[in-house]
Amino acid sequence: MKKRNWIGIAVSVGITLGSTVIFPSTASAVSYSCPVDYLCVYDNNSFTGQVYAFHVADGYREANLNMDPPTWLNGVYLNDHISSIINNSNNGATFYKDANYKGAKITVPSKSWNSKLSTTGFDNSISSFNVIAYIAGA
Ligand SMILES: [Ca+2]
Repeated sequence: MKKRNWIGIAVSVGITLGSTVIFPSTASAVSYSCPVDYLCVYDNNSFTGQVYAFHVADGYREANLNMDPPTWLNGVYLNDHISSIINNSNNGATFYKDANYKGAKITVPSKSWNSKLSTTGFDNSISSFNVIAYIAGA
């Protein structure tokens, strides 16, 4: 099923993170490139379905995904929907089950990803996240 790419970036054959390339799980799957310095979250496993990309090069704080923009393209808030994540930034991203950075948390390190949050108990349950900017020499 073809899906829109909200940021208008050409669909790629794989997702490049450093020297590692992730290929779609099926030949027909549409994959999205997650640009350098962005944190990309997906509604479905394996980086499919609705997608939203946050520019996190300078850090980012999202205290309540149920109240604040952004939404997916379909207008639904991201809260309790995120199922896979790509962190293509130089900063670690920490996700929380509750708003205001509370509850159980999971970190997706710089230049890494989680293709199936259900394996870690965080599927459809993330309500806030923050990205702490890396400061060179600090
Ligand atoms: Ca989901």
